[in-house]
Amino acid sequence: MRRGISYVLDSAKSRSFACAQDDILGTFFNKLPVWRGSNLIPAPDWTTEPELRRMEIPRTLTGNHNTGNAHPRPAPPTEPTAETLKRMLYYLKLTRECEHRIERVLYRQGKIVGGVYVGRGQEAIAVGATIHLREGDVSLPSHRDFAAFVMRGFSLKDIFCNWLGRAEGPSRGRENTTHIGDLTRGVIPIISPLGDTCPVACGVALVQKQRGRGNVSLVHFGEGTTSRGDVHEAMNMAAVWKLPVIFICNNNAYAYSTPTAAQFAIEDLAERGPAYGMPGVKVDGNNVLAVYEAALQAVERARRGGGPTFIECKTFRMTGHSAHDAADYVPGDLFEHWEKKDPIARFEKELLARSVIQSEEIDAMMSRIHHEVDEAIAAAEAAPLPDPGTAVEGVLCKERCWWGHKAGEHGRAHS
Ligand SMILES: Cc1ncc(C[n+]2csc(CCOP(=O)(O)OP(=O)(O)O)c2C)c(N)n1
Ligand SMILES: [Mg+2]
Repeated sequence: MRRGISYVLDSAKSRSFACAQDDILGTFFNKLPVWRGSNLIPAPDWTTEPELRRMEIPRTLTGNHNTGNAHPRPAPPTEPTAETLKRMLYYLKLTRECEHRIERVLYRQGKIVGGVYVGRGQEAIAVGATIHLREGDVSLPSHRDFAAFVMRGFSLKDIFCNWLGRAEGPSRGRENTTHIGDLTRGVIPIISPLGDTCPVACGVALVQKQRGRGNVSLVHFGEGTTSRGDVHEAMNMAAVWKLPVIFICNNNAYAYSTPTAAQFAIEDLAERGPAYGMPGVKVDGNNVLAVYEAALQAVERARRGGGPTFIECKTFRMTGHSAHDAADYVPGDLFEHWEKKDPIARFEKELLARSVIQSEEIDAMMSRIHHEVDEAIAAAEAAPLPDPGTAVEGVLCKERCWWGHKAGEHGRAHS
């Protein structure tokens, strides 16, 4: 279970920050609803209630917990149950199938236009991390974290309606990629300028800390994004205020066409965690069990009041930056090398070897997935396109802006 995880550095210094509990962000986010939606899309048999209850963290562990050590040793590995293992396989396969249809079918048929970003080869990261979230937690996915959306309750129809620009999609046809969110489901949409989600994750986590319910925020981003100042400011702030944030960096070797060597001069980005005063964890991002374990440790630490963790998931982008990019700048043998480490094939093999699942059950799971995806695409294609007359709706506020001014006051239009 622990294979593939190494704790890079562990600062033993205790800290006593008399940090002001600034309420400004709390006020800003006090409208953040507590998420009450279903954790799962219409549930397969292996998503049982007792399993969800098992993942609840007892209330006694919540709140501030001063160990006198900024980085307490990680707890012993916790084995996921067979049900959890099967759920993870289901979400991995569902992600692969949905992204295949988006990138290699609907886009090529000309039904999806614009940028198409997928996480082919990186599916284990969102699955292994999001599986630990519960009611009141918040996910801030990147453009390669499809599973985070479905695991937090977006239906496949929601997602395909969005990709196909339909009026019934979450963005009502205003955009057609993965910039979707829903506070009632605990999902903050991707912010297009890379890195900007990290300070937002800190703001959300500050509210979660003030509420004292042991909730966490989980923010995803790529290794190229770590070159942005916002990420560093957020990591520093999270460590100083001991915020319950988990920074999950997918190091997939490229930021568009820029390889890591042209991006930073260190081998492991995980080293940056201790530099800011939080654990830095390096993990095999193509091993869902390793991601599961690292994320579990980080989430539980954050729930106990232990503060943030930075997790670097080493992986590889098994496609171009987006569907229009042939990735001819990537040496071909790299694809061959990483194909052998495919996270889904590896996990499936492992579960079969452990007799957690039989091949007939996997076949049934795949049939179900094909059926669900076919149905969702058919429903999305049948859904109406937005009425062009509504294009400016939601751009200008009609009555009152969130900070209380009436529309048109100060001569400004507010979105
Ligand atoms: C500040 C900023 N610069 C550039 C872009 C355009 N852009 C979008 S994704 C991307 C690559 C990001 O690379 P990385 O952070 O490694 O994530 P990956 O796509 O590899 O998952 C770029 C350059 C952007 N959205 N924001
Ligand atoms: Mg990258």
